[in-house]
Amino acid sequence: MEIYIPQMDLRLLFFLSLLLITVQHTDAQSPLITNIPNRSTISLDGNWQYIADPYETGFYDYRYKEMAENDPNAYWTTDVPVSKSDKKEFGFTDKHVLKVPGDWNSQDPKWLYYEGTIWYKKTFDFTLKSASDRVFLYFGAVNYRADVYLNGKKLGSHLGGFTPFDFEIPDGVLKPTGNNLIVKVDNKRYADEVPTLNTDWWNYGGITRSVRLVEVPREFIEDYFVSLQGPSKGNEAGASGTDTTTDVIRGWVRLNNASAESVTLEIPELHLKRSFPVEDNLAAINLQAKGLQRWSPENPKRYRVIISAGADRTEEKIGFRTITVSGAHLLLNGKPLFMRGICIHEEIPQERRRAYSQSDAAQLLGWAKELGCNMVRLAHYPHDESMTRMADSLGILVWSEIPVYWTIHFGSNEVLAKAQQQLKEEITRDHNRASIIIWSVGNETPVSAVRTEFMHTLITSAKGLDSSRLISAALEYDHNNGKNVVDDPLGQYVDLVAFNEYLGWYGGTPASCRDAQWSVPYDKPFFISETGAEALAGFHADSLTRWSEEWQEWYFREQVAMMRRMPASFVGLSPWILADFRSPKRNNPVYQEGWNNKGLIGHNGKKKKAFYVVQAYYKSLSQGTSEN
Ligand code: GCB
Repeated sequence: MEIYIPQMDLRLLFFLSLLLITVQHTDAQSPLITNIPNRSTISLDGNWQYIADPYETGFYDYRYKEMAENDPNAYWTTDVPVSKSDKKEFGFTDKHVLKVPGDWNSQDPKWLYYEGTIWYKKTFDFTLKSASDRVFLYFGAVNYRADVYLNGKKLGSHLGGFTPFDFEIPDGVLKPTGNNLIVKVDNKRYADEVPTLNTDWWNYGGITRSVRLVEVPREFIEDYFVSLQGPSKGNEAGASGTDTTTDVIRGWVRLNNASAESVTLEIPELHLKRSFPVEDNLAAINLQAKGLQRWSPENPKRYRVIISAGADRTEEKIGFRTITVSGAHLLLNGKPLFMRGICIHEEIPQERRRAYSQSDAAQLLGWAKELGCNMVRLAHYPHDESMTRMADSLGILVWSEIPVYWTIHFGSNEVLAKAQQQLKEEITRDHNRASIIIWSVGNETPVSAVRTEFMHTLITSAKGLDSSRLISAALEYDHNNGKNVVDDPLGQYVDLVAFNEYLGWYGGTPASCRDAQWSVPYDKPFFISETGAEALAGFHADSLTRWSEEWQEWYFREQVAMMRRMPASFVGLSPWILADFRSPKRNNPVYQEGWNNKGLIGHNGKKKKAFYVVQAYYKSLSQGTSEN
């Protein structure tokens, strides 16, 4: 079965995707602008003043009604008393500052376990480059709910802690000096949000990613998508990665407020420059390319792609590759692919904080490279854009996921719409990243008819937004007649059957891997999306002692031996997990103390013994030998 749909008109797909996303769970949100790191922007990162407001006194009056926009008690209005008799019961001050980007929990021990509301304030000056330009306020991510006010005016609100959003600043609101930007950030967990109340990671709160002002012309390039058409016979890359036949690059460019009649797309290195007509703000792209080198982990070749329309122009580096499934085979650029993966949480364990920067991405992906990985599973939510961009440049394949995790409310259309919104924001931000080959719509969701319908709808939405990648989800399995059977009915809808395994940690000892039998009753490739065991870094004992590095080392030895016996449809694994991470569910007073210690790297940043077992396995795979 070829899952690529080369014939379908991308404009049709695009409109289909808009139809699928019917309910907006943000008010006043503008269309999401892409390629932000390469646009003309002004950073609002740095110190922001804050007020902690666990009772939400700055938002609700004493009858618990949302205050009017001009209510002087509202924290988005001025905190400066008008006279000496004036009573102000709030105020922002330099005594209380938080760094943006960054979670609040790691910035002061008193916020370590805080879940609630904090108001952030930034004062800035701003001069338009051109009087006719438009300005958008762009947030990389805020966990979880953001209410945004500029100079006393509400710009809008947003739900969802790991995806970007923006608001257009209406004409006349920005001033050359002394703009007051106030953001109410609330990271309380709720049953009907995505994720829900219960997760196995810490709920870091705050403006966790960068904030920028984006200045664009009246008519501008909002978003675009370009990708290489799926392989056809005789159209696959040669050993050098260079293709001498003609390739087809297809996609679309979406303009905002277009009066331009055409869009121009240029790839100088391929001597390509062509214009495409615009209709209803949309241009369909169809280009023939000769001598294209395909992006791959061995050769992460990227091309400068320049798009221009009217007065706007944007460019970035984009790689071109195909990812397809044929029967039980997984093919990258038409050739069999085995994924030597690792799961990663967005956390720097030595500093007990969310990761957000280039150097954080370099640390996490650098560790993955050292382990011998060609793939990472970014668990369990979209990570900062620096991760996916760096994965592109380093040649690391990516599984990107939305936080549809465990027991969210599958029966609710509102929850479905929230999940779809996050999926849309994730895919919109990253659809030009060659590294991303899999969109995952969730993790370990409990089987029921209503769950399957919910997840199936998400899969259809993901395919409508992007038919050029594989769709998957991390599933669970059953034990039947002495066999482990991956029989979750969702298996029929995903392109890649993935499941979390843990044989010998949750149940038995690692020895249970020895006679384990696996059955995946779908004619599809399968992938082990998690397997792991805890060890407290530096705790040494014999291998039968749980929590010791030796137990974890033994666990991975048995796992590796089992992996080597898997059938050909086994196309890779991403052990759980690269590094220890904070989890309030993990309360063993000696070996956990609020940490999930399944990392191959400890929360002290040191590699555990098991790291070297996985590293040796991956090395032998990449060298085509069988020792481990
Ligand atoms: C899982 C979950 C992951 C947990 C992990 C564990 O299956 O997907 O979020 O942290 O197991 O450590 O139990």
